[in-house]
Amino acid sequence: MPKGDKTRPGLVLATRNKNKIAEIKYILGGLFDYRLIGDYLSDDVPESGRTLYDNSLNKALIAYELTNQPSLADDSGLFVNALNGEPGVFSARYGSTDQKRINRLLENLRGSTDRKAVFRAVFVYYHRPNVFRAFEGECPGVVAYECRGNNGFGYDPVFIPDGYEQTFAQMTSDLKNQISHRATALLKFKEFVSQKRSQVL
Ligand code: ITT
Repeated sequence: MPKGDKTRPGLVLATRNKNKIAEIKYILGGLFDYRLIGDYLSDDVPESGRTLYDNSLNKALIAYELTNQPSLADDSGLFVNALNGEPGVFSARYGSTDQKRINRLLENLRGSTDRKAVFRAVFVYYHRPNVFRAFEGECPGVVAYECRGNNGFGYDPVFIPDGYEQTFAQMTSDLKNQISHRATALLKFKEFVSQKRSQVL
């Protein structure tokens, strides 16, 4: 078992986004003794990949090589139908603040009645030299016409998941963390870890 506390294996979260860290810990609960990449590395990992998978693998690999401990990375984004999948893999770079990113999105969708969008997350778990596995999750929905709600982060105030009337930002964190792209992907990760515990931790 890798370095952890007495009862739980260690897991390095290869993200610097505080909101993602909170959601990942909430969804995975007490399964792991968590460490953060920010405690080992002060710089941002550049995101130059063309896909969520490329970026997530790169972040997980860097964390694994730096810490020599099992590492989990998340690359995610909002893919909007009427914008040919934008902002997608560029979601974090669509503007310099959450509000500017949202404003740009709403501006680009002005006049469009096709509001369909999907949140996607790709997690990569890197746990031995050259041994890793990816877990994907999606949450389909629509982009609202204006911001609603104060919870969550990023594009949450303008994303309404299918089957609901509230935006992610109007939901409790408990509900968002049951239905989100991150929740779906991490459920697969949890299953993988519990089935192959002796080989992958
Ligand atoms: P790390 O690379 O350190 O993990 P980051 O914020 O740069 O942090 P990404 O490159 O994966 O992460 O960018 C994902 C962006 O997509 C994120 O900054 C948000 O703008 C958006 N996003 C992802 N998941 C989201 C969610 O659950 N709710 C709202 N916005 C989300």
